[in-house]
Amino acid sequence: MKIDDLRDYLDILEEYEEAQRIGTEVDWNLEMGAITRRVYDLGAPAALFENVKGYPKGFRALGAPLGPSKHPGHGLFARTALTLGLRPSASAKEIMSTYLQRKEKLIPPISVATGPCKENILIGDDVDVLKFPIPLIHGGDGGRYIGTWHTVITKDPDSAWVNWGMYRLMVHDRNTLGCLFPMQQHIGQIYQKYEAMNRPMPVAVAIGGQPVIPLVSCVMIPPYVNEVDVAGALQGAPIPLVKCETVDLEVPASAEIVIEGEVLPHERRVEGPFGEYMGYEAGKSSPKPILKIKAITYRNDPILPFSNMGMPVHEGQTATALIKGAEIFAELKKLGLPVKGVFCPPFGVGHMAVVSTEVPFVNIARRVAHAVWATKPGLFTYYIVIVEPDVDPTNMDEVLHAITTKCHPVNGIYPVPHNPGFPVLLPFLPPKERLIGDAAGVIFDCTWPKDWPPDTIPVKATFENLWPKDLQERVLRNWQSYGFRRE
Ligand SMILES: Cc1cc2nc3c(=O)[nH]c(=O)nc-3n(C[C@H](O)[C@H](O)[C@H](O)COP(=O)(O)O)c2cc1C
Ligand SMILES: [Mn+2]
Repeated sequence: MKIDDLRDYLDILEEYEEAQRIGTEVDWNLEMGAITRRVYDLGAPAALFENVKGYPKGFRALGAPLGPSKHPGHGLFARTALTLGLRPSASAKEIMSTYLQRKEKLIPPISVATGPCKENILIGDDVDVLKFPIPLIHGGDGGRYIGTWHTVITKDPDSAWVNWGMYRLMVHDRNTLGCLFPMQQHIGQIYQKYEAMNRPMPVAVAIGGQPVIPLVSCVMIPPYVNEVDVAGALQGAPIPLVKCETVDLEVPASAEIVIEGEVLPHERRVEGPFGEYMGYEAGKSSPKPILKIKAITYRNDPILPFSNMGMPVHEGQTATALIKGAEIFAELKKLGLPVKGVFCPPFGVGHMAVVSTEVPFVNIARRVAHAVWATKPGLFTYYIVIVEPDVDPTNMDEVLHAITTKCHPVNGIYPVPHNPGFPVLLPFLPPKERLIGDAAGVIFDCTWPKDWPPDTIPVKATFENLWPKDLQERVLRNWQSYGFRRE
């Protein structure tokens, strides 16, 4: 079935019992957040809130759109798999390889005259973002966040690059939002250019639409790539875009809600804190850029999707970290490195990348790790574990075994001071370094040193390694006749 908007995706989620309609009245003030937190903790279906206190019927919200799944027979990443039209049982490896395969042929968007996102148009004084059932998600949050599963669209002033990224947006008042735009991210780089010219940065925020849209917005795609072309590639069809009313940008025609406006140069207002992707109510509030809203357009009976960051597993891992692994792999291959696989394990919150590689020369682990850090998708990765191809990076049991048997506790661990980190949020940094993201990295080298004589390298005691091939085959062939019931 084709997925042309968020509603088609919801139908599919419901078909696979990955979405739950909630008709009971719920409060936007913490209750929707608490319910969604339980949804992540239990691997329960995404929560479609149909009756939000104080809001008219039809104004709905969808929590945990790409939350982890514990549905029997489904994989942890079932909703990510369904986003790509795969079976809900698809493994992390299948999802990553499908992503990379489809991305080989980028599909640019098409412009259309109008679309559902223009069904209602509010301009100027009519703008009021609080019209939508925006949740106050976590206890301790600095405000209600309208942008937690969305796309911030900006144009590079020096080129044709249009960047789509997901950067949290807090409501200050009916027509002002607070933004977290780190300089290491594409939006920070673009905003810096507008600020240098002392010009406001035109912005459009699209909420809802084909589920590949938020997916490409929150994954680490290299610079100068228009994420909308990746969305088209994943969709297998161009994404239809319509012109905005008040800014020179285009947005997905299928969006549920569109916010148009500009981010002012040099103006700051206190934003945060917010329960964050690392699993903590992290960072104090601090002055950050503001987005002044000029117009809002929305579909009839709009659905506001939202994510609820906090302890893993949530969209920060089922989308951002999962695809980050695939993107790092693609970047390392471009460098001609003999890598076999990359995985960012969910409980590593995107801070850890496990890379499996051949070992053709001395110190390859260090070369691979520094290459990871030099790429955009490798940004904000602090722990790099290098394993050999006999270890499956998506299998944490095998990775742990490699660390504890092949990584020398002193000589195999390479600390790297002063690597760039995510500003404001990094829990392990002291307060001063935390504010500016003055972080560090470490390499765990789980490869056998090249200079050891071959006969001193321990042989892994596996079924495949220690028994003659013909005996292995006989045992496998006779397995059931020995009386075993299962494979
Ligand atoms: C729910 C959610 C919220 C996010 N919020 C932010 C944010 O506020 N700031 C940020 O820099 N990255 C945030 N990210 C991660 C970015 O979306 C991600 O790094 C993406 O690659 C940024 O786009 P870019 O690569 O075009 O800069 C968030 C991710 C998710 C899943
Ligand atoms: Mn980008």
